[in-house]
Amino acid sequence: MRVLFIKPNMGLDHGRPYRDRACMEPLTFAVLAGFTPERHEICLCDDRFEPVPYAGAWDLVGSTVEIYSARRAYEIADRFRALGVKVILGGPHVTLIPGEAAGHADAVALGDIDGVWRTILDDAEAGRLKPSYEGLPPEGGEIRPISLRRDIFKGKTYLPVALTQFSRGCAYSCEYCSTGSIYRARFPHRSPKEVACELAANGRKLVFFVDDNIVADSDGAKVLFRELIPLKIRWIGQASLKFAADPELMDLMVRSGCAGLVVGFESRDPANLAAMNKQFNLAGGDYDEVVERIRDSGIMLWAAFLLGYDHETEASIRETVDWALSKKFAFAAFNILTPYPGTPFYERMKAEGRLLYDGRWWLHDDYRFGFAAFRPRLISPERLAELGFQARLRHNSVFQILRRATDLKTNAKDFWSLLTYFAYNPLFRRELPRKFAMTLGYRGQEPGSFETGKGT
Ligand code: B12
Ligand code: SF4
Repeated sequence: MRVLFIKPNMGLDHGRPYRDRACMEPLTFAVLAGFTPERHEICLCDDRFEPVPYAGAWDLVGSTVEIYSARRAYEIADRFRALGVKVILGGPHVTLIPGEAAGHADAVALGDIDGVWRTILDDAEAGRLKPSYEGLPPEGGEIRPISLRRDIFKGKTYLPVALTQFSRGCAYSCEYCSTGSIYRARFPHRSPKEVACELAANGRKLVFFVDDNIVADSDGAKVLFRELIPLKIRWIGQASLKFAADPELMDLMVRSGCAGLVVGFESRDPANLAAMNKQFNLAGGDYDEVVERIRDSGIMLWAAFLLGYDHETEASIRETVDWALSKKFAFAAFNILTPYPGTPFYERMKAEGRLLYDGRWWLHDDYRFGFAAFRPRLISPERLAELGFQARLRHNSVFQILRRATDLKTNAKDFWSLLTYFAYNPLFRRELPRKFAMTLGYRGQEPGSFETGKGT
């Protein structure tokens, strides 16, 4: 069969397809390609920077769907189906609300598909595709062996960082996060040796672990970090603050080449953290103390904040930004709290009648990226969106970028760190106004398409 994988774009920036200047390889398809028998020809189309080859002779089109790209994914799926091509949709948004995607696909794939993908291909080949397939991550222990096929990225321009994954899911269940609902509170991981062998063979010296929380199983993470030490790579990843309360874990992280971490501080208000079910953030000490400990280790931080919880006010948002600036984080994200369907937060907002845009904001014509999709308690939705945008602008002003660069413990601790800092901060600064208020989906404004698809 000829199988086309699609990574859909999010939408339009001032009426033209949004072009992310910092696209990363869609790891999802390297995983699925690895489970694809050789007799099938596979091709990847990254809709974020290339036209969709509608005219190719495809037997099956498989698209991944997350909430911001759902509208675009459905547009592409509808068009292929109108041409008589079978379409399968998978990914986090499909797993969370399969009924919606089912209206745009011949089949939906829910959960972890590693163990089911071959069956899906066999069924599609035999013309007996079922409406739904589901895979569950193992309850404990190890994820089945994965052999990534990065050749599907050949000829495409991605950031020079190798994406990989050690674990899936998370040990926590923060109210707003979809991870708990996707992985049903399971957090298995791959064999640390398998991951180390993959990275050694790959040869890239900069690696991004896409794990939701690489220290979800700290014992497993310690084994992984020991395996990574001889590889002499630099890696970045996402971790809960738990790591900073465990000196052995932190030491192994540093020795294994951890250069930077995305960490969800979310809020400085204990009442907000309690509402999020994220009090564990304070287990290792107060934020000032913990940030100092991390700075002493040299790890650069991408601090993530969530604006809009029930105790949030204009003043508390200003204080959050002041505090973030005082810590000279390498990067910071000031995200607007967003109700993702399938999460306890979405259900609470629905029960309290606080959802905006008829509850399905990701498909609503008036919704824009960065807007608040629910009614916050102490602030208006419009003001929350505005303050979130201003927070990002302030943190990324030229003056603040230069000022933050002077942290000798982290951002300026060596040439590589400073280079990374100055490579990405201006890039994110430029992206801010382009991304904010972007419309989701292309809404009939399809750019030109290829005549034929190119197999890999
Ligand atoms: C890495 C990552 C990113 C990277 C993207 C890297 C890239 N390649 O472009 C970065 C940091 C840039 C990013 C950005 C954002 N992300 Co992100 N990201 C992730 C993360 C952590 C891992 C994704 C991944 O690679 N997983 C590894 C692969 C192997 O797993 P997988 O994609 O789930 O695929 C498996 C199955 O789902 C299934 N499958 C998936 N697709 C398909 C398709 C078919 C046809 C089939 C058969 C099967 C199938 O098969 C795979 C193997 O089992 C996920 C969290 C998560 N746990 O998924 C969030 C996640 C996808 N991101 C999310 C969000 C919200 C965002 C942002 C909007 C954040 C923001 N506010 O700006 C942005 C913008 C996204 C965009 N459209 O551009 C949300 C989506 C929520 C939702 N309900 O849809 C997630 C789920 C995080 C979360 N917990 O809420 N992200
Ligand atoms: S710690 Fe992070 S990944 Fe885990 S449930 Fe909370 S927000 Fe989600």
